[in-house]
Amino acid sequence: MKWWVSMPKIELHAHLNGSIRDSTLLELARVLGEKGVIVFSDVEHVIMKICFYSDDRSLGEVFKLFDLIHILTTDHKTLTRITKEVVEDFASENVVYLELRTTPKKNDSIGMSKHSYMEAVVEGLRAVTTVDIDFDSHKFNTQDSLNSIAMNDACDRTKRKRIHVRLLLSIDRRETTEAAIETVKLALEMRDLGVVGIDLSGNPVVGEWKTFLPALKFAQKQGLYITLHCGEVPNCQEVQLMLDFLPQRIGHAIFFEEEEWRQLKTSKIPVEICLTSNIKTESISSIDIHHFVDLYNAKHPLVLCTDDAGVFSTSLSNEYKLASTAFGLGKREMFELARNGIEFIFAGDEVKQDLVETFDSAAKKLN
Ligand code: 6MZ
Repeated sequence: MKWWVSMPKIELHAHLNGSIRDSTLLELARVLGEKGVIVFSDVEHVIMKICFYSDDRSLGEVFKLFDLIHILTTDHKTLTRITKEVVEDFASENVVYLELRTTPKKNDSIGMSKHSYMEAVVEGLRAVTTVDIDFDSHKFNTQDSLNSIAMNDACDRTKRKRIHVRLLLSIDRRETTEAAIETVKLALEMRDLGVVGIDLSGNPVVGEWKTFLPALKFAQKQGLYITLHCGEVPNCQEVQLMLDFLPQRIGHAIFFEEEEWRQLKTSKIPVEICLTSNIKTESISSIDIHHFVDLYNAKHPLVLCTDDAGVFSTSLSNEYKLASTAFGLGKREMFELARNGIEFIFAGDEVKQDLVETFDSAAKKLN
């Protein structure tokens, strides 16, 4: 097995509906086509493009794609299924800690509230059987009693993968202040079920910072962790306001001016770097000019992430391989980069300690 697959990794920026398996997306489209909800031939080519040609698409096109994906996935049963699959996929490539983010959605026509949306997601965490999962209490759910396949696997402890999962609730930039506050209240209610923070995401050309600020301030006051999509498009004023807000982490950090780079470096706010996403959305024209290099050389806190592994046909292992090749970093440097991620997770000290042990034990096998 290649080292970028076998080494333990930490994923801190993964959108649930962007991380769906290609095969699942196609299957869902076929079923909805048969039911007459969609015209399969209309969406097939779009999905096939995501699945098999993995070509570049502008950020605007990506958000149109999400609207299509949401039509296919936003029902309780499907949410449970995709959550289970996404966790199992990350665990299978040795992601040992996953912060999975998703936007709670309301759809009266199918009796879905933001709360029931999230219950379906948590149900997906409970349904994970092929790996041992901890998502709320630092106790691993080994699923021993759930089915015979799991029991057979569990007999060989060395083969079982383990993953800690925590949830972030995303506020979509299309939402109103009230809707954003509703999401924060839901996050507070679901703290015992592994919800640790709030993300601000969605199409960066939509919405204004002042709309989300009351909800984000409320979340901050209540002790929820916050990560913001920041500088995904040029918008100096917003980047400034976001950095002044002092979130625990930011995602992307692409369109920064000199003054903002300076402020970021002084603040030491960790950056979630999504290489493939930035290249495929044409936000960055070529990997050799990616800001990873400057931040890495400045020893700024960084973590490599996938963003939307399904939509961008990538995996966290692939992001490590890509960074290693593009920036000339060796196995040990990449291992240290992955290990440094422990510091930036939103879960508590017990989980951090467990991850330190996992990385220490993996370090002994590194040659
Ligand atoms: C900003 C993004 C994103 O929440 O339905 N999302 N927001 N920038 C990006 N970079 C490409 N990728 C994904 O997952 C899909 C949602 O995540 C956000 C968008 O709001 C998208 O609709 P969930 O699980």
